[in-house]
Amino acid sequence: MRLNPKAMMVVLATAALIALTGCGASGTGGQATASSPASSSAAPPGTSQQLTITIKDFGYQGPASVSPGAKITVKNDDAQAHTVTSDDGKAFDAAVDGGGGTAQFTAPTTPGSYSYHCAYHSNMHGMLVVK
Ligand SMILES: [Cu+2]
Repeated sequence: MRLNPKAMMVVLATAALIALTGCGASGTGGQATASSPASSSAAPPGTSQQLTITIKDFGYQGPASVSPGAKITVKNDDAQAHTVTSDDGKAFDAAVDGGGGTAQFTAPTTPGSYSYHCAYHSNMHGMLVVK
């Protein structure tokens, strides 16, 4: 058997090409796998808080204070519909159906004391402290 050095080169080059192609394909896959877990799942403390204002017997029961921008759930245990409406009319406004209805709103991002009321019942008042 006689192997021409040129033929050997061709064989080697072909093998190298196949190796490169295979390597490139797996490399791309590896990159995609490496980049997807890069998105951090760590949530800011304010958004991970479980905060609920419960409305019962025409009164508000809520956390003493919340973080700026916190997501707040309103739960209405009364039969009547209520709202959680900031007195300034701008900071937040959430309407919640009666009979166990729920609604969500986002707390103001500016720390402070925000008084609120029910748009339907003028005797209902509450206070949201953001700090
Ligand atoms: Cu009400």
